[in-house]
Amino acid sequence: MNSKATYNVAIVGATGAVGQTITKILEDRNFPIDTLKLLSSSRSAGKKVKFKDQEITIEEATTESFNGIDIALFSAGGSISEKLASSAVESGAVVVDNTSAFRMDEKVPLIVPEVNPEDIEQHEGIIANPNCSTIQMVAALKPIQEAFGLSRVIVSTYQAVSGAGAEACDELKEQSKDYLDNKNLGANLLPVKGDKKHYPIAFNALPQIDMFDESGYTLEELKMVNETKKIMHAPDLSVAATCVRLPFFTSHAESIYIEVEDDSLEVSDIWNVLKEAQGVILEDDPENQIYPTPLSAANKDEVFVGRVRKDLDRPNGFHFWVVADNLIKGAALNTVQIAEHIIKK
Ligand code: 3JN
Repeated sequence: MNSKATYNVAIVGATGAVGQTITKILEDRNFPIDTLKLLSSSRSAGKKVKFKDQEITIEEATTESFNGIDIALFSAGGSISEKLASSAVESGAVVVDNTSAFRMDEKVPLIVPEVNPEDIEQHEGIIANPNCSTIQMVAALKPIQEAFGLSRVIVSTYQAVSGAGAEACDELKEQSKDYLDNKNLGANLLPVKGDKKHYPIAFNALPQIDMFDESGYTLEELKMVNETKKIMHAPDLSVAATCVRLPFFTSHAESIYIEVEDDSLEVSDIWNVLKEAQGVILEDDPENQIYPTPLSAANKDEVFVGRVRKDLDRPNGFHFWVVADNLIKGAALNTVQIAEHIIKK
């Protein structure tokens, strides 16, 4: 993209939680914007949104929306990206897509700016933003891989309901009230994705995020596996994931087990690498009960790491705990950081 003083930016999915967060982050980080176009479904068109000192009217996203747009940030679901991203590219925009629609496409770089910024240059119009659970994991894994080599990753996630959307957050609030009022949560079962029934989330833990495929893994788990290998340029890295939804609103937490290619490492070696890692904050002092939690990471930009410890049996095995705000670093901030890299080139 030709360098300019200011850029015409469009947000597709501007009324969703991620779209709103992108708008706020563009303002907070003073992204050099000439005009900002806010696009959504016809349902929200006509609503007004504040941006800096302006009131912007939301418009319906169509194939004609992208004339004159330099950068289009998509966060309206995979089917909208599939329908409209090519029109944006044909109009001359660079698309940063926050859905899984193009993530595994060989022609589409999948970017975490702290991890593989150099891949951005390969883009042919579309750049993909990874899944939230992947972003925070690779931010912590990459510096360890670079310093010591990495052969295996086993992760279990503890994911906030905001990852499942605003409706899921409302459902958690209602179910929590009902539960405390001794009402039967079974009555609250809502249909999700197709006609499948799901379990109450309040006071529960659900080992299913997205649908299962025939392997017995869920699509969220397979995203973590495949996206991690692509971002880290490590097709042979062994990765396995179990993704679990828990009843809190913000931040995803992950318990990660790794095996490094060096038998002689100590916890302090991993600490030293993480202390220097871009976008990562080490909060690890067990004696003083210091470690990150979903609440402490909420509304923050960084990925927080704690509880680094050696496996009790394997000399090259380590366990640690990674937490980040799923709507910020896991989605909106990473998208804006990619856009910042595009205009730097
Ligand atoms: O459930 C979460 O915490 C994260 C959900 C992500 C998600 C939800 C629906 C569709 C995605 C994603 O970003 O991978 C998608 C998708 O784009 O496939």
